[in-house]
Amino acid sequence: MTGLFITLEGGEGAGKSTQARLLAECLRAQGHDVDLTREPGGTPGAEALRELLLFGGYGLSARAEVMAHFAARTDHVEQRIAPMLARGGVVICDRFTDSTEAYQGYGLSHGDPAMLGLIATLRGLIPVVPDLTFMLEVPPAVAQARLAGRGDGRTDRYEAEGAAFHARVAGGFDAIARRDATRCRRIDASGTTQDVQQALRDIVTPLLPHA
Ligand code: T5A
Repeated sequence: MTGLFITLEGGEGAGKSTQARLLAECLRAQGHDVDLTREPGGTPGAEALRELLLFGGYGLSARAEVMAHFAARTDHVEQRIAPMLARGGVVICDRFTDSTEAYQGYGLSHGDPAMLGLIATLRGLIPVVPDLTFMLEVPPAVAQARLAGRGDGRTDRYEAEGAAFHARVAGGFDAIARRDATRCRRIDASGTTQDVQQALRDIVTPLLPHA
């Protein structure tokens, strides 16, 4: 893989989608070949799985839910992310494998070692690893205020979980950032959109392929 693979992670309302879009616009304006995508989703099949996972209400078993996230991811990687990286492009992905570890591993399964082991095994089957992961961090009250102001009216099953769940998810991201400290860059995302974006650009710029 010759391209650059960037992921953005963090809890809901941290500003990932906003920052991913602004970063993609900036890099495209500089002449880079950029694919902006998201998970779960990013291909027709993975978007269908997204709908099932976020809004289906089927009550999948915990292991089935993890595997469904990885089924979506496998399709996304094989059909979209890996080909783009092989062409030397920049892929910016709103959530990736770390979200499965944080949400399913720590949030839903309370850090159960068997579940974290399953996630690690499935992660090992994914042939790409992000070169850089931004962990966007905001206090829960800030995230709540941003989500309330978003006003799109559609709450997915993870967003609907309570404060204790989201605290476990935040703890999961913290554990991942400590473990993978070279790949993961923690960003205080409570500032203005522009300030956060500048922090991202300062880190990305030295890593960019020649435009
Ligand atoms: N999930 C995902 C799993 O459980 N397992 C997995 O493996 C994967 C991949 C995805 C859900 O699926 C779960 C995690 C999620 O619960 P989603 O809709 O993609 O669902 O959810 P999020 O990625 O969390 O998207 P959100 O929209 O909820 O949060 P973002 O992207 O962090 O925030 P953003 O950019 O949309 O901003 C939210 C609002 O805040 C404003 C924006 O304008 C917007 O209104 N805002 C700011 N306001 C002030 N200052 C700033 N700096 C601001 N930045 C943004």
